[in-house]
Amino acid sequence: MNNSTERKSEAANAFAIKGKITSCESYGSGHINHTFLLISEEDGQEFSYILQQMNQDVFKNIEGLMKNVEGVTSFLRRRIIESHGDPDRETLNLIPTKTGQSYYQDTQGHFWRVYLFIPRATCYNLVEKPEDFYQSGKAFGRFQCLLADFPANELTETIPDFHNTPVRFSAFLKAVEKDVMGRAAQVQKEILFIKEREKEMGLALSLQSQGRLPLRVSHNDTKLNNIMIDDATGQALCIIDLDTIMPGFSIFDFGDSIRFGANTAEEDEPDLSKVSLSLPLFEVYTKGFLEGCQGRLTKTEMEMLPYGAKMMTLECGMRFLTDYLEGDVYFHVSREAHNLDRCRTQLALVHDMEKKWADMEEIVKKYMV
Ligand code: ADP
Ligand code: GN1
Ligand code: MG
Repeated sequence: MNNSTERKSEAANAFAIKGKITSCESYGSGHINHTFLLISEEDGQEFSYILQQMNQDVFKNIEGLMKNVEGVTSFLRRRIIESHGDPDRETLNLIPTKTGQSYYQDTQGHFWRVYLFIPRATCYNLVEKPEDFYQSGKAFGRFQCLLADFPANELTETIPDFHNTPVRFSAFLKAVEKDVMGRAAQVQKEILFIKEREKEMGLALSLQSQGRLPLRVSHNDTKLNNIMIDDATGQALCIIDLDTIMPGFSIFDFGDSIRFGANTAEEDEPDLSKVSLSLPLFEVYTKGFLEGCQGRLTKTEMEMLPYGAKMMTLECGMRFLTDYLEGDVYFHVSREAHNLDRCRTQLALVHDMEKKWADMEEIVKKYMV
């Protein structure tokens, strides 16, 4: 057994899972945590779990993060039971360790957790049916609505300044200046594209400081593959990846979904001619999201939805480029220049949104209530 297999097995055995472990393989396409599908067996019956090694470089306060996850999942579980839903499939469920903790620290100091595996449901990297995207908009809108009653002061800020675009811009400028990998010369076009949009980056924060944009409990990572769609009903079933739940802006939760799901190409598509903003997808998501929010958004929040989409896309492109310049230390990569490809799709999408701005605003107006 190599070191990582040993660590995985030590971690898996620390949790109160049923039966004997029969396999534990890498799973999913997240960029941050290490995720494994854990299968066990007892009396001929098979049980499935998700085992995750949490990313300690990204999340510095694992205890606070797990308190958020425990708080939010138990809150959601109560709500789902009250409305006669299925609490094992409609929210994440943590499996405790054998000593009753919500996470485990292995002998080398790494942190692990286990969730019940949600069967018969899929996380998509690309919208296959517009109806799925409508469903996901509705679910993220509803999720925001539901968490409106959650005591926000109990939440730990798992990553401070997570969607503070001006702070992300400063980090980007620093990476350009240091250029530790000697990669800046080949990405001058991208650097310029980002710099040209600096003025737009502080708008959400300045509206907030004028009391015009409310801070809400938000998910902060609302991309399509963080929502599970029920294979049988086609409805959004469960919102996952709760690591970044903290106070934030509704327009950014909306925007991150558009960035990922209304793109006609995958996030890391090398052929930029395939990248564009699908207006029909933008429209179905807007409709679903606003329905899900049930009239809770203010007029300014609704008017700012296109801006939220553009800013999340620009910020994400900037973060991918920062990571490329710093030597791919944050996002998991699986090929040469992977982060650069990702950056380029995001910037191409920003460019296309700028061309379609009037249409985006028109669509939002149509669904404003
Ligand atoms: P990351 O932060 O790295 O994106 P996620 O928590 O989103 O990690 O998990 C990565 C992938 O693992 C998801 O996209 C999904 O495919 C799968 N996954 C996570 N939790 C579950 C679960 N409870 N049941 C089924 N699949 C899951
Ligand atoms: C990361 O964890 P994952 O893969 O769902 C990142 C998001 C980015 C996204 C880009 C904690 O999301 O902020 O938008 O990659 N999560 C964190 O795909 O940094
Ligand atoms: Mg994820």
